[in-house]
Amino acid sequence: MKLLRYIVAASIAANAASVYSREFVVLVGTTSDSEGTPANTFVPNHLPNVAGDAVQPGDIITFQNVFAAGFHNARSIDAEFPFSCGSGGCASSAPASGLWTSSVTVPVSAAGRTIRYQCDAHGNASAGTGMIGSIDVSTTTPVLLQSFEVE
Ligand SMILES: [Cu+2]
Repeated sequence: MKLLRYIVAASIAANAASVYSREFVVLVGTTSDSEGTPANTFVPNHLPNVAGDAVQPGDIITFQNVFAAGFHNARSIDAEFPFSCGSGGCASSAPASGLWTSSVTVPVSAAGRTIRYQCDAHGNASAGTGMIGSIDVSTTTPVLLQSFEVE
């Protein structure tokens, strides 16, 4: 019996949505990852926040208001990735209190862009002041390794 093993490295074309989506959580209204103390900040305020990591089209960004009294939303100011996340989802939510959680999927149109967002109550992303955040969306997706055997 002849057994051949092939390993194929398939690179997804740039700008294609990743097959395997990941979730990145941004805490809204806190000073630390462990839900520290109430503050008008996003944590982390920049994605990706780990060296060598990448946010890709198809990934999910989840905004989570972690203090019920915090009156916030997270609204993009860049047309390549429009969202306005708050208590009513990510379509057009205004700032709101309560322990809301809303998720949005990174679109292909955001590839290679830096997407800026703000809390409309406490930030100005255009000016770079106050309660703001940003997401660097990568242009390329990692190499996928696939193996198969042929007799
Ligand atoms: Cu706010």
